[in-house]
Amino acid sequence: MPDLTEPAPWWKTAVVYQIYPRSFADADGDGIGDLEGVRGRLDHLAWLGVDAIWLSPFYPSPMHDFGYDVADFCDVDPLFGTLEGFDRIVAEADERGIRVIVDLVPNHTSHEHPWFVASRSSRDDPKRDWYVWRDGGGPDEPPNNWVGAFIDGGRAWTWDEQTGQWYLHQFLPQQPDLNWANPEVREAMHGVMRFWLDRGVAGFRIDVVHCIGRDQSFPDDEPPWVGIPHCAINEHPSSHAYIREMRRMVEGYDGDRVLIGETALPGTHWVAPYYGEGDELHLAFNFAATHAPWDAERWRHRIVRLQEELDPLGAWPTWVLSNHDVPRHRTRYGGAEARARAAAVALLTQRGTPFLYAGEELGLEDAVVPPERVVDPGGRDGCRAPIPWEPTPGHGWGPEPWLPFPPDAAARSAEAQRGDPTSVLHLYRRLLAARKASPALRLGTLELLDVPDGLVAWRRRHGDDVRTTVLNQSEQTVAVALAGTVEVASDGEGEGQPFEGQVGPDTAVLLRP
Ligand code: TEU
Repeated sequence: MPDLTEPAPWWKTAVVYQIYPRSFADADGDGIGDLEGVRGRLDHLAWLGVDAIWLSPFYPSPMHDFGYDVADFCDVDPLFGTLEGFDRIVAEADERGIRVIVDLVPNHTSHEHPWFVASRSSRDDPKRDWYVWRDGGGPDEPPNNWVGAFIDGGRAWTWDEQTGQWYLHQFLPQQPDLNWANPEVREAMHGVMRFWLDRGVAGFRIDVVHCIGRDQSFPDDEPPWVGIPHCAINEHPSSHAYIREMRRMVEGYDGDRVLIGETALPGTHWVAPYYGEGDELHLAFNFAATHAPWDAERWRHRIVRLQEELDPLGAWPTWVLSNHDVPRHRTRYGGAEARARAAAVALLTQRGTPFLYAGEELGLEDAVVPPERVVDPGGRDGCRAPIPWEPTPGHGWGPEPWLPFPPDAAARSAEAQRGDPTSVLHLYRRLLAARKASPALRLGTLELLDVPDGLVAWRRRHGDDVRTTVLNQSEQTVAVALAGTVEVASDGEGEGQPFEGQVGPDTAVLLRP
């Protein structure tokens, strides 16, 4: 029986909305999103009903990885705005009851970061050991067989002519890995965290946090992992020790500041240990759902596994369907709006903290990016298309946005959908309101129900508050023996009416008693 008296920390009951600043809103008309753009859309987010925003990196960067290559952890890139502009976002979000989470990128810096410039300047530089330098077998033989991400089977090591050693980069050569085994590095990153905590952020989304601890003997990757980016499987106990240090540090602050780890590992059983014994991450991304196809059996399996793997640890789950690294879920599920709608009902009635990716509330698909406009070495441009705000040809952006708009941008623009109560946008708003109003949806237990093939159904319960979700992932209408009033329907049909016991294809309903 859950303790119904204990107040839950905000991050358990929150819905978090991810903003990729380049793609969100363009206030200065240069075709690249910016912080003033974010500030200008806070009313949209308050109207929608989200509790927190997570801002992907807006720090000074040469943008080889569009900001995940940070050249200064404690400033704002002029392309995006200023520190004062950031402070205004925190203040104005707070006025709307919205918390601000920032992205911490602890695993690596840009090659232009002054720390790396110093480190590579000479073997005797005091910052040499802030990065990972090894001899390997000389210029032709890297220290091991690790492969870097986004470099097409390429190695995770780059030879530095001037000082005659290899440096490690689990991502691009322009993203050298920091050496977390060095306590000075850990102290410096704690300083970065304090800088943002003191400015009032509610916590951090921590980029590839499972990558920071590494086996100091740097052994070769073994089959079946040879040839895939090493970051996808890096595992070492020291990561846990470093995370515990971060946790102790943030616990010195008031207000339940949160650590959300991007634990991009092959499954929930790999992710679970990063919650520690309540002394590591508060939340860890569980990307398993982003890999599950539109199939009732697979979804059911995901829900069961999540319970089996996290519940015994007392770890609070997370749910993510889309982000800036993977094709949007509407696109992954084949493009039909009906599926995107049903997925929204499923996501927002799950047990755990849901993360929305900007634009999913508009039912956006990935943009089709012609070869001459490809900019990301990792092939992730489609999901990073600019958000269409207005139905006008420029959609609220400067003349040449950095990427093409997604399909049907006028009809799917925020303004067009706001005027249409039957839109995907209004569906998300009703779901967020339903979630906010129901302790069962926010905090309740989850029990899977026995239903016919093609359906997944679950019941959430907290005290005497109860909600039931039925999701039909098949291509037929399916009858199901459940009763209640339709609170939200993915197609908007029958809301407020008694449930008639039939769920249409690619449709989901949320029932209250
Ligand atoms: O992504 C980490 C990660 O593991 C990615 O490789 C992801 O699995 C891949 O993009 C899927 O295509 C984080 C950030 O989210 C990503 O944007 C950065 O490029 C990366 O770290 C390096 O900082």
